[in-house]
Amino acid sequence: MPQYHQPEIETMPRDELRALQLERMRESMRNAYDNVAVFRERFDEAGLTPDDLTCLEDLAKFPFVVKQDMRDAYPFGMFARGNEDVARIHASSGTTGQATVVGHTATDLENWGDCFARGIAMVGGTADSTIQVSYGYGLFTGGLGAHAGGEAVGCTVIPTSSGNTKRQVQMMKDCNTDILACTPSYALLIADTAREMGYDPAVDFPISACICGAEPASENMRQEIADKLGVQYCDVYGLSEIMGPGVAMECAERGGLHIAEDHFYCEIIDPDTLEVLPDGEWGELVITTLTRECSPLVRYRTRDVTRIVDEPCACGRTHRKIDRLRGRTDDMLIIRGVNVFPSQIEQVITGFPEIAAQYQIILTTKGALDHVELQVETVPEYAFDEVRKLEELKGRLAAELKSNLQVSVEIKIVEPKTIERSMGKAKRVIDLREGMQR
Ligand code: DLL
Repeated sequence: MPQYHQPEIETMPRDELRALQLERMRESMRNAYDNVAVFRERFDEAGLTPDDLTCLEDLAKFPFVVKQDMRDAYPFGMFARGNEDVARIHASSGTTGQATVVGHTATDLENWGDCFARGIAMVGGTADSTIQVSYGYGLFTGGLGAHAGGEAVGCTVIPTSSGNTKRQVQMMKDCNTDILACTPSYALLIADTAREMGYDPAVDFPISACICGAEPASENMRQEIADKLGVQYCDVYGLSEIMGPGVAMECAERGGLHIAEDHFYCEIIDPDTLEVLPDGEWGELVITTLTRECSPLVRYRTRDVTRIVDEPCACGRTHRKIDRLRGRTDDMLIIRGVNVFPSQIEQVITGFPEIAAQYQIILTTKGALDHVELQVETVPEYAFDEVRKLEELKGRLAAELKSNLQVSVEIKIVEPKTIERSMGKAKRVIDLREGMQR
């Protein structure tokens, strides 16, 4: 018997759900138009007002917003509420000044907890469950998002955050963790560490589910996590601009992630023509928030590639699903759960006069974790044979990258003209990680 967190909403008949979506979309658009300059300007330019929305399909007439709009509005330019109503802010990774800041009112935070809580119910979690949150806590939405979900269900929450893996394993065992919430790569590292410590978590630990997201995971990786930990794998999707984890979550039937359709309206567009595609076709996911008070977004282009699965689900939930993500329509990389744009690396390199503009990023998997090698060339006038100087340069560059990207990078400095030149678009990223076809 499937279990729900909010049964009356999760199993709402579709016509009622669509009526609710339209009502909320009108309110949300009005909130955006009245309180956020970017929306007012864009709608005015297009000759539209929120009153032009008479049915859900009318949304296609409205302009898109993109991450750059949020960057341009840094920090609070897209807030629809004043400071007295803002309960918390989160920010996505990015170099200083380029981050996107998102505000949450108390109601926004409550809704977020309920969205994630639905996923906890999907894996059989109840007030009697213990959830260990091994996503990072902080500006990143993983830790506090999963935490709010656990609290909404009434679980015992263990806020371990990420890191200190042996202690994570010990807590899992000693405190009887039922549900682990973390990135898939970290789940694998935890499983492997447990084995190194002499445990077989699938047998020795009571854990029954893993709620994993924030980065792509191949089918093999999911299977490995499910087998090594002996768990139901639940894929959770979300992004900080829209809310955080819990925008869509995977039930036990698999076959896609149920969108929290009472809070978000999803469209799939062709990234070239920008036309809305019919359900079932792969394209870029565009999300309109329906209830967000502080940071409402109308037609936000996520750059994530998926499709809408509009088939009845045996779990009884009526909310449509998105398929597991297939990639992105931009060049954003997700390295150990951290979002990195190659342009950020380029920006750091340009601050080093000894280094040429040519570079290549090689991504591999070492153990369970992503490994990044950055190959750079010295400029021709640089004395390449002075080993000590070269080591010093490497160290400086690695430290600068670490502080800008929050990711450790192994630097390989090569002689001028070593990196293969391309006849067309330079191939900056070679992604050899399993399941990544970029
Ligand atoms: O990663 C929020 C999150 C935290 C989701 C914990 C799930 C679990 P951002 O840092 O803003 O937010 O990164 C958002 O990560 O646009 C996707 O490209 C990617 N992503 C998120 N979830 C998944 C997933 C969080 N389940 C970006 N599968 C998104 C694949 C994912 N990619």
